[in-house]
Amino acid sequence: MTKRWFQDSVIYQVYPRSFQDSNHDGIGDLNGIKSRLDYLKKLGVDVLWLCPIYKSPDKDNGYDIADYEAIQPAYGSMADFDALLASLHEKGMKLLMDLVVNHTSDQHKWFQESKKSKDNPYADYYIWRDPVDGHAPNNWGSYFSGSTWTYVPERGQYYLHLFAPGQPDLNWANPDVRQSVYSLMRFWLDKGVDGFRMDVINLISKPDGLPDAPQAPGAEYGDVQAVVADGPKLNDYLQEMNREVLSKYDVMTVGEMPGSTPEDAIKYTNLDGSELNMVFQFEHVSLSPNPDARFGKWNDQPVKLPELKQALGRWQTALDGKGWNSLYWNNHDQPRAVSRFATDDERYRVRTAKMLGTTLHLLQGSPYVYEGEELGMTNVHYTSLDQYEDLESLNAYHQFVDEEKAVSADQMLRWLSPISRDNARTPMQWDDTANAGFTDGKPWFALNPNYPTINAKAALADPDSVFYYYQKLIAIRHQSDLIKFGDFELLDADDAEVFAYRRHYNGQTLLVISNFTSDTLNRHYDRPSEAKVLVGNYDDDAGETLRPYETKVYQY
Ligand code: TEU
Ligand code: CA
Repeated sequence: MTKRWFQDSVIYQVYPRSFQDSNHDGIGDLNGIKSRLDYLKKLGVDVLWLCPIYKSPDKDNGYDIADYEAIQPAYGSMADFDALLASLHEKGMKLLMDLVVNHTSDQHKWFQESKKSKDNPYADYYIWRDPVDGHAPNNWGSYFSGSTWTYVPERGQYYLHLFAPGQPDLNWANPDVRQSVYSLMRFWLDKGVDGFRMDVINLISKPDGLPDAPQAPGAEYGDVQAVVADGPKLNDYLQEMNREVLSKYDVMTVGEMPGSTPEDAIKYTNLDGSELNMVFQFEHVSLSPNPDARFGKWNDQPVKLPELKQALGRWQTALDGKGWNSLYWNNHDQPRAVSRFATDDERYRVRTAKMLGTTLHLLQGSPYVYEGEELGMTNVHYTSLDQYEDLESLNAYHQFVDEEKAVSADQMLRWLSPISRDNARTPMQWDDTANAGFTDGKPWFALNPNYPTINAKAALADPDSVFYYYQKLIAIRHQSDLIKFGDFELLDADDAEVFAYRRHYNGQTLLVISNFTSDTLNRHYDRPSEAKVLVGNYDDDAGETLRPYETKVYQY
């Protein structure tokens, strides 16, 4: 297999708003990020993925872009960006920008023009439809609650927004839209950025005729993802984007693909480089939906380990030799991994963070580390509505509790707490001084109260910290083709307590064993006597006894 640089890479994701403030306004910024690059270099990551830093009214914290070629003033200037990029490259790291082109902000000049009339140059940059019997054109429900349609009187039509009304969907069927997107991509690539993470890129091709979506009993709207994911022209658009832009640069691309299947992903990430390099799939982070489908992901039930193992295993096997996986437990949309997949009980947290890191980083694909994951940062365990900032959580609460009266406030708060995206957006915990060293101003969002004990300063002073363990996992990957290119064999698929798998490559084998429980277990896995423990979260090897949350990797 011809190796591409992204296949060696470990990517660190920064949520700029919450990473490091440098000018006392309580909001993270580019100069703050630049001041922390040596920390990232020490961790050993190769690529920095920046969530959107473009001009935005921040209705969805930057995922609503008003000007693709201007920096959000709160984050700094274009000169600050250029300095950050230069410093990253100087330190041998690369930069991935977040490309959000399924939709723009409603403040973008294209939309401001488009909404004026049916015959201006931007009239068809978005998806407008006439009312049907005085109502919205179909039953689609927004990811952020409510309808995906908003009526504009001056145009006498509805426009489509899969997300908030402030995020109108671009009309990718319009070749002028595609050329405008390619042009903004070139703007950043010509500045030297090393690739893009593409926001919900598998939603850009809408189904012909915009048919109604399946509607769960009692639900007010249809499940839009069921009809818009992986639309009919998606491969054509991605191949055109590749031909016209990406193929002219040595870049890495990762497509965020909610609802995609491994079969879809093989087309998008085929190794001939004609589309994208890898995908973020959602199967392993969508395993505990609410039993009542109208409530979607909002639920407080734990993930079942057999389902987690089998979901990850399906993607490992399907893409082996045919595509490339992104490996992640966390990002800015997901709760913190130790709280979700194991436990954040302080007696076990460091061990569970190491166990989860091992289980993920020894799979085939490119691992992503979300800011604070390398410290074992946890969920906040919110208890009241006024603690939430994210429109997805707040809108869901108001829809189900206030509008539909479908669930009690207490029950909805119990569902929000373990799942809300706010868990991932509390400021980075640097040290035990005020606001964890994130800012000496008033932080834009409350910190997790556990920052005095969970912070980078404490981690860097502790040889047994999660930080140094992640540093070791990253270093091991860099030196091992077995980890990068080996195949995947799931062991004991139905074992509900242990996740064990083997990797094979050129006659070498890895045996990865992870106890996902606080129980001491006994498990036998065949291995030769010369097998050596490559890495693990206990100092010694207890053989067939697996201690609470024990993980260990044999190589032979
Ligand atoms: O998220 C895509 C997406 O599907 C989210 O709605 C996510 O699945 C959800 O929050 C969890 O169910 C991308 C960005 O990552 C997210 O931050 C944006 O809010 C969204 O697109 C719109 O741009
Ligand atoms: Ca700032």
